[in-house]
Amino acid sequence: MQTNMSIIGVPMDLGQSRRGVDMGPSAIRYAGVIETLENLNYNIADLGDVAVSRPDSKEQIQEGNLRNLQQVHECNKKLAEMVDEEIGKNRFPLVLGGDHSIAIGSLAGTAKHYDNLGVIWYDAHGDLNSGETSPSGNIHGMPLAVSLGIGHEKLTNIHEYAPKVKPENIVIVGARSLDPGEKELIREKGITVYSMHEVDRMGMPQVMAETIDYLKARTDGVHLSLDLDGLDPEEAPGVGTPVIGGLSYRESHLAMEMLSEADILTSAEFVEVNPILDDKNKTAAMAVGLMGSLFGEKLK
Ligand code: B3U
Ligand code: MN
Ligand code: MN
Repeated sequence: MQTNMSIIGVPMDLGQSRRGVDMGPSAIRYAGVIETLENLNYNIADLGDVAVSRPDSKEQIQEGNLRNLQQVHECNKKLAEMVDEEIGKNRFPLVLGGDHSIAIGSLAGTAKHYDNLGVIWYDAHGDLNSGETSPSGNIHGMPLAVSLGIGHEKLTNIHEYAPKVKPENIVIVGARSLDPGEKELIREKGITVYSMHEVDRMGMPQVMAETIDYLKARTDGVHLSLDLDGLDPEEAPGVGTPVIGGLSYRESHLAMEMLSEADILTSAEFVEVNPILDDKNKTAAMAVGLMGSLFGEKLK
């Protein structure tokens, strides 16, 4: 793992319809992300927050069942440029969300540096919808499909190339809420999914061991996209779309520790922390705790 790391906040809440997730980057900074990583001897550059423009009308769904398409497009374009530049400078990009629509920009800036970027999508959801299949019109339910080149051209073509990732290089962990169109796409593309069923059956150690072995053998870089709603909402309540029956904090820590040990990650993002729905910044603190494990904190 590189020791030079750049933190980029993306105070984006326009990829969904609940307010508050735009405060995620502040909440994560307040919970001590910089101090935690500096104590682990990383050389941190906090690049501040990407500018997010306001919509004309919050509730307006624009063309093609895509809420706030123009604003989400603009913000991800800027994010992609920043991430691209940091990787170009040999710095590890750590992106703080914001809703999960920002993965469009993170992956757009990252994937061009690799022939075969792997993606670990740690999430209760598949985020594999398009305007045609989405029940909500919320772009935060679409970024993984967009990265496969599926969806509106204003999203799929950010940073002027598509697709960003190959379906066989994706592993989804923690899924428990998939829409019919998403299930179809998973089947059609053969995407690897460790849903809660597999986590319960096999246990997190085996799920992560298989994930790591699989990606190590076929990719030349791995991006972790961690949606805090992958965790159980009883433990991590500060998220916009909680789904019961999720991953525990302990399981998630173990997953991060195994990733740290395997040393395969080349970029990461932590998204969907919503301080307004949180209990005393607990979910942001969990995000920072998980980052500590991911970036090498040892108990002994
Ligand atoms: N699959 C639903 C719900 C959802 C997706 N991502 C989140 N919620 N966070 C949708 O709207 O696409
Ligand atoms: Mn998500
Ligand atoms: Mn989710």
